[in-house]
Amino acid sequence: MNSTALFKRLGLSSHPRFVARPGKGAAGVQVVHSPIDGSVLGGVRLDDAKKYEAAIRSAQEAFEKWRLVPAPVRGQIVRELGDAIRAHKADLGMLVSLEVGKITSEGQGEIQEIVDIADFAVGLSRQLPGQVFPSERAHHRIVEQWLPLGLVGVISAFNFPAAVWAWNACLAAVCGDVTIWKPSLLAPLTALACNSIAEKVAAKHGHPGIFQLIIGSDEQIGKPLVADKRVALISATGSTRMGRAVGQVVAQRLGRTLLELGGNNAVIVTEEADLKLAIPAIVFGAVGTAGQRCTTTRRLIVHEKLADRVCKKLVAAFEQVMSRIGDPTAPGTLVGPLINEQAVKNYEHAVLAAKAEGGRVLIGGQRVKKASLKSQNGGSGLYVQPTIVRAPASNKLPIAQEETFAPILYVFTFKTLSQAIAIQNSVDAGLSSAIFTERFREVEAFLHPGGTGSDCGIANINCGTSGAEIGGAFGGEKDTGGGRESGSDSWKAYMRRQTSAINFSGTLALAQGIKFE
Ligand code: UN1
Repeated sequence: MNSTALFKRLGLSSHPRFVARPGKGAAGVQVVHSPIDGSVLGGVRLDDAKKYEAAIRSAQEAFEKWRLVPAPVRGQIVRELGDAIRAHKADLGMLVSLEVGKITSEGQGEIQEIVDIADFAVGLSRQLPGQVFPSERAHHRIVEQWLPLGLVGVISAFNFPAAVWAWNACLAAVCGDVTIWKPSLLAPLTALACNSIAEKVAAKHGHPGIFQLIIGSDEQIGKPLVADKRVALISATGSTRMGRAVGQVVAQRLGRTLLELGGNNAVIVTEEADLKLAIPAIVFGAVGTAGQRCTTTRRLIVHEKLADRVCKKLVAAFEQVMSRIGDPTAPGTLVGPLINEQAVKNYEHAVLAAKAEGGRVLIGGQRVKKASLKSQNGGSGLYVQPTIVRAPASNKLPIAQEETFAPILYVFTFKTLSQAIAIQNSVDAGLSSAIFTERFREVEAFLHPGGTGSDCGIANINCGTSGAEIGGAFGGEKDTGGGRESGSDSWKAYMRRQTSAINFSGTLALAQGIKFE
């Protein structure tokens, strides 16, 4: 892959923050290595406290103008942003693949999510609906409207280095807000490329500064951003540990948070499941993005009568995947590398722990040697085998309570659906879940209106735990943080609500029948 030509087309090469050939240990520069082969893709100049302050001031200035632009006109700028991203889809997708190791179609899919959320936001720009309520007082009316919130800090993770920013930035923009994006230091090039496209569109329309990007460490940039009273909302995606720290600091200053944190997602397969649907969904859920989505299927909860059959089918499917691990940009690859050495260590640790706890490794469990890779272009050593671990008969496997960002699927068994749901809900996180069944009553038990079914923010029927569309609200409960991003009414997090009682009676009447004469 000729990254020089790619970077040129994306405008990275001429960007003042980009360093084409960063020297070893260059101060103030983040060197970006591709997880594919460990090669240096380039460097990005890091921001310091002074740059941070300048970004906030520029954001505040931009907000004063932007908030006064009618929402449908704001929408037109987001429409152009979506068009510009569309035009660069292939290149941006490739950049995602190079920087974080996604296979080509998943890299492209990530950029498609930007296009989709931009479309959604454009439509939304003609809505942002408030409500009207009847007043108890004659010739009065109660109305509510939604107003811009201000500065929105977006902290994103390496695994969705573009889409999650766009979920936030496109909604924030139509809501009249200014986005300040702090991307993961593992994926600053994707951030630089995407933000430059957005910023260019905004500047063309006389609104420079509504898409801010600040790149730096948690210490230098993350902490000041989270603690900054001038930033009305902090929308953070990442680990539960990070979210807990962010949540506490923002709560202290009574700011708003939107947290989208870890997942420990399960698929339940009942006796009534159609395995033709279940097996491929589980394989994609567990192995897609090399197990590094927050929606990755980490646990399978299968009826005991079906368990052996399902495991056999899954092992057969995983066997096919084994010969397609390698360079994610090569055609036919299904599994790319993990993001870094620490991720591989976490994988190895989880496999060892599972074994020590009585789990049986049905397939996988090893780092992939270079000679076994599908394509020889993969010298980073960050490739691991997708793994299935069957829990012991006791169904006890403590390591499965943890979210390990790697392709490991733990298999549990159940007798009754209520047992299955209890296992599904027994983890700290509550992001995504799914059930495979053709039986109506099992579906309804899983989605019970009393909340006794899945305790997750996402509860799918006959489709897997990952790959949510942007139209629904995305996020989860418990240790997942409770935030909702993307579709539905998630936009409300980016606006402030104002309720007005309007008196057109010509006399003053008090509510609750109070007389004060
Ligand atoms: C994430 O992993 O942080 O539902 C987001 C999915 C994607 C988004 C995942 N649309 O798998």
